[in-house]
Amino acid sequence: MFKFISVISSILLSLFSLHIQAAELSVDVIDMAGLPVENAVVYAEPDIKVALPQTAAIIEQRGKQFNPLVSVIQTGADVTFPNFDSVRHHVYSFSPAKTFELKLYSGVPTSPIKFDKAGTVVLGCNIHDTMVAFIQVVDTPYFTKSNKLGKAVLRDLPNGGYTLKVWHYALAKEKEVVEKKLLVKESQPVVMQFSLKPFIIPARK
Ligand SMILES: [Cu+2]
Repeated sequence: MFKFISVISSILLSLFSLHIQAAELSVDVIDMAGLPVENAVVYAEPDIKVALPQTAAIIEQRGKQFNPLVSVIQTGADVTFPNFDSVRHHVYSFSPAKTFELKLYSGVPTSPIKFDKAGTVVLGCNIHDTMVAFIQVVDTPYFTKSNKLGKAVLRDLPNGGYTLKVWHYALAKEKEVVEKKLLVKESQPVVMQFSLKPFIIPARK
């Protein structure tokens, strides 16, 4: 009988351990005046590395603009750059995280570009100076962007230690991210505040 009970309890234990505790971080991204910051990249790097598949991303060119303005991808992810304009574009980056160019083309380039190093990649077009976009390449599958209200929600974070990071193209200190160490045990709100520098993005539709 005791043996039977212990078998049952070990089965139950293993069932429970299969169910990993996960939580949600609701992040409010604000500037020094307390105003919401849109298009901030918010990501949580777990202390213990996790391997989750990277998802591919698409950055379109429409009306001589990149869309979206800000992308966040996991290190190793592929990005395609379809051109929906009738004019040709010449997409390039000089950023150390990824230097590349897609020479003057229309339509969809035959192969995507792989971003295999974490960091910030600034995109431009050789033909149209006003075209600009940003890719933040991050070493974690847990990432998102803040909306117009400065809200960003990271879901399904397994419990544990994290470094929560925020990057924005107008961060006062370039090449820096704002970060905070966190122990995730349950869903919780977090406020991330930082100063921005004046930064003019060419007019967008
Ligand atoms: Cu162009």
